[in-house]
Amino acid sequence: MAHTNDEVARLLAELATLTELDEGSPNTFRVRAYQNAERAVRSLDRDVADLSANELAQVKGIGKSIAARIREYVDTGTIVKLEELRAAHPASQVELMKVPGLGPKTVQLLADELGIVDLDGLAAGLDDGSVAALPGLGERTVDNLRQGIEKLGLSSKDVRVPIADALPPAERIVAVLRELDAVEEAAYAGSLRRFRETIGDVDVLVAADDHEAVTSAFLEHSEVERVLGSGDTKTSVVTRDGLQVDLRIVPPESFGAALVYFTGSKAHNIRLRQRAMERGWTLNEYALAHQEDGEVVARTTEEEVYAALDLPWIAPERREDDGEIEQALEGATPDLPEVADLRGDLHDHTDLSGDGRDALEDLVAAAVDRGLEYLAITDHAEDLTINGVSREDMQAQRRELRALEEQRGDIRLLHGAELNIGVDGSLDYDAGFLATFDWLVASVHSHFSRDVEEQTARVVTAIRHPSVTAIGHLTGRMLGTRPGIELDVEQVLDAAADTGTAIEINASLRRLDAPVEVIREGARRGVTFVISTDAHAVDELDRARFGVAQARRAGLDRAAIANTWPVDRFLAWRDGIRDRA
Ligand code: DGT
Ligand code: CA
Ligand code: CA
Ligand code: ZN
Repeated sequence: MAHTNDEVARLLAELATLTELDEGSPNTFRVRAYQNAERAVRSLDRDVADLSANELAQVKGIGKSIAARIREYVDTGTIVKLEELRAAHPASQVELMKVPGLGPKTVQLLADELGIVDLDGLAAGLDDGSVAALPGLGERTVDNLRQGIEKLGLSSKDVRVPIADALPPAERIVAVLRELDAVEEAAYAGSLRRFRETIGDVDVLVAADDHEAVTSAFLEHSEVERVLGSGDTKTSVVTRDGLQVDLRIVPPESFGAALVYFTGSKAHNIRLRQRAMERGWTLNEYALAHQEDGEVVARTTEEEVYAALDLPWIAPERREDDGEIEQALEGATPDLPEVADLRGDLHDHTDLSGDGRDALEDLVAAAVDRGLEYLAITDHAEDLTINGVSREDMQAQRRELRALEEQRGDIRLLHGAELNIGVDGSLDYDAGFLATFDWLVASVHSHFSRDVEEQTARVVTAIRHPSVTAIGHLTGRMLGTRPGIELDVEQVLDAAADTGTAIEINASLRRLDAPVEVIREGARRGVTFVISTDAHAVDELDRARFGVAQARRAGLDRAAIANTWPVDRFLAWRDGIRDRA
């Protein structure tokens, strides 16, 4: 689509919104006419600038008066009607129209009765009761508007989005861009590539020469809801879910330099730039180059850029300037894990758990497909009221599992359970029965708001239980919705180091638990970790990569991750935990 068409489509959308506001109704003939024309222009395969008013009016969806307005824009660079509407309705009021649940009539009412013309005014009016007192409104509407404002808030860069809400749409957008003929390479960068728990906005990088083709494909992506700004090399949009995505188009030969630059963090980049300056070079999104004549030193791959600065390539998850550069210079960079290093998965649910979805044999087959050499089945133990499994059902599952292991012969199966750590540290079943399991994960699933002494005591009690082999999702946090339990982390980690009980790195994007700081502290204290998917369905085995990224962000050495070990070493270590506790 030609550049003018893009611009015209955007102006038509704005005309539709402003007219809606002006007429106090979303469904007038004029509003619909603008909306139809916007769609028509977006799908037009010719440049509107090349068409006369008459030719435009013959395009399906474009009427005579709108055809005239399009010509007006092409000829004069402006549309008088649009300027009038903009003058009559401040941008802040247009912003109000984006609050879910707020239509043009109410926006007018708010302005006329209460003088509310922006979001801050609306928030104040919701709080002091004046909005609720307006005719035709009331408590229900007020509640809806409050929720609407919260949702809207997510579209601003100041509100950080949990990574679980940012990563999937970012990957979908990158996948679509990567398929374009014009695109040589596409990747997300920024805080998302660094694997931060929350994301301000998503930064997408594309290597391409044909900027228009990439920009229009991006703008037409089904997830894009509105455009914040669009130029030759940079376009910013907000998705339907309120996520801001910045697209940057860079020359293919500069992709490495751009990736370094836009991955950040800012602090890490500053350190790199200092090293460039010491060498008489500059470093920006296009290249590492000589300060004097601009001669390029490195730009195509990240490795080349780092190598020129006498550094090994530094993993994106580590780029925070909190010691990674010093480590690299001393040759003390941790040996970070990769997905392919994982030989086992040690926290997996079948449909025997109330919230598990797939059958044992399907889960096992999927684990073998993914190259796993061992797998622990850990359905919920009986104390979890809605999901728990009785002793008899556990025993039946164990027989089924042993038979399956024998029949397949290609994977080692461990029969386990996910126990519930009671408020006093007690566990499900009885000690005798617990001792018959191959692998036991103990997790907090209740009583999240006790004080730090109680929480620490209950977790340490579970760690010291002779049959418990790992602590699942240590803090119980749900990123963006629930904080973790309060723990004296040092006491907990010391107990784990003492007994050998593993601390899980739960790979669910909503959990990423233990947190990065806890993993770092644990590594210093000699704790052993496991990276577990906590899969409740076959496809969730694939989230192992998120657990790996969490471990990498913590700078955890792969040697400290028990499920990277061959099965014999792993089982010998497991026996050791039981002897020590
Ligand atoms: P966010 O979006 O707040 O979660 O965090 P980032 O790190 O994604 O930050 P963002 O989106 O503002 O910028 C993306 C990257 O671009 C950032 O990590 C480093 C780079 N960058 C942006 N502005 C600057 C700058 O002024 N100087 C330098 N050196 N790098 C910058
Ligand atoms: Ca960002
Ligand atoms: Ca950004
Ligand atoms: Zn679980």
